[in-house]
Amino acid sequence: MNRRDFMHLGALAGGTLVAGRALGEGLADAPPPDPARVLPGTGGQVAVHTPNGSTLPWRIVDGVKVGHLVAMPVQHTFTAGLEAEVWGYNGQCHGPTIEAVEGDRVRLYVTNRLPEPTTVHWHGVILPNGMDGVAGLNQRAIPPGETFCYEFPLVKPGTFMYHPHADEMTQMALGLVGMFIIHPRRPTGPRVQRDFALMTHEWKLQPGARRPDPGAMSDFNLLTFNARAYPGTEPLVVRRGDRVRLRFGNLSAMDHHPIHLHGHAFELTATDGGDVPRGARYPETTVLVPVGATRVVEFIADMPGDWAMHCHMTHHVMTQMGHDGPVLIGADPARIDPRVQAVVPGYMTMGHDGMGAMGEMAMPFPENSQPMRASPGPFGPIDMGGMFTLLKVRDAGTEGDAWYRHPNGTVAERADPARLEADGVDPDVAFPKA
Ligand SMILES: [Cu+2]
Repeated sequence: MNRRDFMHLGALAGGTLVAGRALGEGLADAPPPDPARVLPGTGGQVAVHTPNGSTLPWRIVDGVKVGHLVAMPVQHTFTAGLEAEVWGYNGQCHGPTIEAVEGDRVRLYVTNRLPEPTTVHWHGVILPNGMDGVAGLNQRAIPPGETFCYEFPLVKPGTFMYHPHADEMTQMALGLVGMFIIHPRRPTGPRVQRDFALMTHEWKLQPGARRPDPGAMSDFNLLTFNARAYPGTEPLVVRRGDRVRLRFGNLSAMDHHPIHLHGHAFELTATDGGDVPRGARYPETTVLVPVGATRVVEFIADMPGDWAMHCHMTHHVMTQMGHDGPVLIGADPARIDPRVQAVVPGYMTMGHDGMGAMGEMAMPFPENSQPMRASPGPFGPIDMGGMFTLLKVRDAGTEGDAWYRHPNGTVAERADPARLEADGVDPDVAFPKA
């Protein structure tokens, strides 16, 4: 019996071989990735794609990868109609994804175009102490207008991040964060066909305001993947059968984000501490991404469709919702509204039937705001925003479709009366209307 057979038996015995979709060892058979996606010098690994973002370009000088980050104010769009003055790197928010290979030597210049001193800390990267970027502890802070040089070898692969370690609360709250991905020189796990980086973040941006409030501690009202709120998030379009890697980072101020993927189960394969040993991986459909951590999951995208992927904290899929209003569910507007209108002309009670429909109403919103605004879906309004995006698993040739085309008879619809009767289901008998 060879090692593979042994692992296969072990998986069966452990009950981890889920019907029809093998998690773990069997995935070594996944097809080779599209050559156009392969990152040279990585043994055939695909390049990381950062939805709504970019990858830091390198210049090779005497064998060293030289990169340049400029910390600067940025005009940023979270989603159409919602803009803000934030801080970012190289004209974008968040900063570009840094992508390199184990064994590389990198020289990273950091120019400070902020109004206050900054540094860059390379979160999780193993490096000499003087390159760690904590202002006052490891280096003097970079004054406005100056350029500092960080240089170190990349001795350990993994999924890491970068962010300032100077006035941390303000600078990270305003968007100065990014992903730092180091591919292993020799990949060990099953190969993936697609590899995505998604930084979660939280902001407080009052409707009508243009500057996020870095002093917010609990009342965040704008939640993002790669600094975009749905429907401004770029969907993850993958081919059916692809093994997909998702690398999540979290440099939010206060909140952990339980990211839930529909239609699939995945395995946690790595954190910013390193790879999870094969035998310690377990299946999940939600991965908690704590503040100051990365989480990497992998799965086979074997279920065609448009699948939601979102933070499961329900307040994190609302955009600019007020969180301090009274409970109005069940209230009778016919009695309340005339009395309030006497002092507040035009008043209208909202939310008495629940809040889902509020996004469809033509309410007068302040300029530059998206309070609870729904976006069009193929079957009606989608009332989630914020930290929400789509995984579009498509067969070849349908990647460009705006929405998944469901096979006939596979969409939930109004029940057929004959079918109801045949099945013995009568709502009026089960729970008569009051
Ligand atoms: Cu969340």
